[in-house]
Amino acid sequence: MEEPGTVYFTGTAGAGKTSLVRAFAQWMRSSGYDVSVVNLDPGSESEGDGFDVDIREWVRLSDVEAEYDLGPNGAQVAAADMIALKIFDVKQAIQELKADYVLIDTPGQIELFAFREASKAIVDALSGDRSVVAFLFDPSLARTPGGFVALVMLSATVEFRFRLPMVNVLAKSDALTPDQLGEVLGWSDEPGRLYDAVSRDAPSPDVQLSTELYRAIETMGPLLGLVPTSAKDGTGLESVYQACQRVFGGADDLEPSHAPSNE
Ligand SMILES: Nc1nc2c(ncn2[C@@H]2O[C@H](COP(=O)(O)OP(=O)(O)OP(=O)(O)O)[C@@H](O)[C@H]2O)c(=O)[nH]1
Ligand SMILES: [Mg+2]
Repeated sequence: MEEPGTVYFTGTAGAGKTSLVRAFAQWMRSSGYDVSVVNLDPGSESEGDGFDVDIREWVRLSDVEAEYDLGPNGAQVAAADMIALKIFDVKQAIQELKADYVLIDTPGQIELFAFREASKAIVDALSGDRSVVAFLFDPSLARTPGGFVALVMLSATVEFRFRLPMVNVLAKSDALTPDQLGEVLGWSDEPGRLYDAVSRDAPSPDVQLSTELYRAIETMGPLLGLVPTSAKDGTGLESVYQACQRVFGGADDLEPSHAPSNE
């Protein structure tokens, strides 16, 4: 059997990961794709339904906090190590579902997810050749030039850490006005516009830093291909699928591999 296409959803706390995973799974299923949804966030507070495999069956943040008398961040670090020890059980549970696509919701604290060795081990264990990271840009940050630059850098850092192909996604696009949306997408398409906006926004005393950052973004910018999405109104879900599919290398597989079930 071909290995499933795996998509990790990551981004800053509250960026909209869980909502987007849910909306995307629903869209995929209604379009006839066979998809499993995995929760890798031991601190997730969304209850019950929706996850086919849930890390909280093995490791739950509140239990780790209580048992080891840790604060929430210390507990996340300890939990990541515990998850790494269970990762082959998790992998087996995912494999047993035999889905064509696996969508993975990740912990809210991106620095704990992206910068811990245990998380790297977890992602390495679960990722095959067909894996991609969907990095969410939170519009509350992305709509300012400085925030946008910071998110581009963070996305590049995540790519550097996990060494996986990235799909950059603007989350909650419904929360922006059409003008704001146009501006943000313009920054993604044309780094020159971003540079102008940054210079206008903060005539920085540190011209050197701005110029160096600009050079980096000029190189990465066109690769960003920011996809506007909304879990609320369904914007862009199909585009996310297509972007992932391009990474999986199957432009020939843009049609559902299963007919929609009629149950
Ligand atoms: N307007 C709008 N709000 C959204 C959308 N998606 C999520 N939200 C809101 O954003 C907040 C955070 O959403 P979550 O999906 O929990 O974000 P998350 O990244 O999983 O959060 P953590 O796991 O806690 O880091 C919630 O209040 C959601 O209702 C969207 O597409 N549009
Ligand atoms: Mg979440």
